[in-house]
Amino acid sequence: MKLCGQFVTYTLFTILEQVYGRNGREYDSSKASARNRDTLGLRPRDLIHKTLRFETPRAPHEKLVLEQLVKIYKRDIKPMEDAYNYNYLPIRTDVTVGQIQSKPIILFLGPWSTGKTSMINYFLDTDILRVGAEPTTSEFTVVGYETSIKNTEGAVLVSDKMKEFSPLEKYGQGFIEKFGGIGLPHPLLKKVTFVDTPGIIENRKQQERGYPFNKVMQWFIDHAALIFVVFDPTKLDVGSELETLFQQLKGKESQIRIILNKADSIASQELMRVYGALFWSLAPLINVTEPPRVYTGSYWPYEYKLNTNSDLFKQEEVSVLQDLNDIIENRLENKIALIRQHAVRVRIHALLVDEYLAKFKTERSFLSNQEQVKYEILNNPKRFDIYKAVTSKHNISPFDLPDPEIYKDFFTHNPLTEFMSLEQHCGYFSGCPMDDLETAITTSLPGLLPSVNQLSKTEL
Ligand SMILES: Nc1nc2c(ncn2[C@@H]2O[C@H](COP(=O)(O)OP(=O)(O)OP(=O)(O)O)[C@@H](O)[C@H]2O)c(=O)[nH]1
Ligand SMILES: [Mg+2]
Repeated sequence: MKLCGQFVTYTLFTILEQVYGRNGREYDSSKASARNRDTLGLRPRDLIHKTLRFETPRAPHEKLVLEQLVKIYKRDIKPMEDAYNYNYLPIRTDVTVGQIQSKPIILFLGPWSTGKTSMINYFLDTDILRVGAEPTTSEFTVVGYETSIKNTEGAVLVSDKMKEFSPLEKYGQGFIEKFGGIGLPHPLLKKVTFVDTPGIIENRKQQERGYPFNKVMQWFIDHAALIFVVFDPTKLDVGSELETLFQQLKGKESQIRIILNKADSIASQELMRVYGALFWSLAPLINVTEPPRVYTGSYWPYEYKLNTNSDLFKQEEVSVLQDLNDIIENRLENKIALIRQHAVRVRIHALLVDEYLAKFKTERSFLSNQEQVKYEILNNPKRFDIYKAVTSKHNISPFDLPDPEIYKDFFTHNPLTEFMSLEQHCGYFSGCPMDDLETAITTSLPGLLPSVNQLSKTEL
């Protein structure tokens, strides 16, 4: 019997060692649960463990797929971005190597003191992030993986050009001082990165923050895979700051989850009333054709109070966790789709510049004043059939083409005559970069999907 016990202990240790490495366990969330949970009034964490399965290590193939993605980006997409100054387009989606290799961002935002930070602490079984009844979080805080607890200054986060947060440097010193990172040894953070944000306080003026808060928020919204907008049912005042935030969230409805948090603090009947009130105040701000999902519940570690609808809260929590798990499981497919979508945009841009250039070259032979020709074409691209030519020759939907006004502006900073035609970029041995880009869109990027699917069958 004793031997049998020793064998079980040994096997358990071997498995743990394989999962966490020889230097001991990286995360010890079970310790508190076994001994103290009941006495501290904490609820069990089995829902989180069962749904997120974060002990499963990252598949080694994941790194390979990401490396392939970086290779395709650098070899087939980046040269066309550079050749046609894609990054000068105001409507671009900027892609960097750092972003390709980054983990999905899970963003938490909403009014102050609604429980955003508590929610992150709860998912990670920690109390390291400061929470409080008054406005508490004053910084945009990245919570990522480290082998031991570590604080990182905003200046360090933005300084590494190979890392995903470097584009944020453009928002200035005022912002960088309000930006920071906390590294924790939690296995969930090997798969996603959480970002906590300062709560929205109505009637506060933008300039009081000392940095372009809305622009920074927009950057995080644009780069997040999942956005939790957290509300407190006891204070549902929707003011102008929140309205601005919802304007910024437009188009991201499928990524948004509205959380009616702290539902344990009010009676079930009251909760129904608050639910209705929330919808009422948010209705004008929400896209009714694709309204975001709304979940209720209590996302902190404490037991639900008596006489509250704990069964409902548990079901809602499972749905929230499943959404989070979907992001984790589909992270590679999503990333491939994102890069492919980016490649499609770069292709459309290159084709448009090429068509503007071709039209300019034909028209200038009829008119002697080259500046006049340029002016006419840039101001009346429709009269010169530029957009029509691109859609018909290359089988592109007119709805995918950017507004001509954008190109009028683009060519004032990037003179048309300084670009080479697509054909001029082709070399006898090197071939044509447009062909490489098209191969990436039609073959190489979709070609990575089978290896991802193969992975998910094994252990992703
Ligand atoms: N009753 C109840 N209280 C909660 C719950 N979650 C958080 N709280 C409390 O609500 C207060 C605010 O929590 P925080 O996590 O600091 O809220 P926040 O949204 O990050 O606040 P800011 O950083 O100021 O924007 C704290 O006193 C928490 O203890 C919950 O599910 N139920
Ligand atoms: Mg907070």
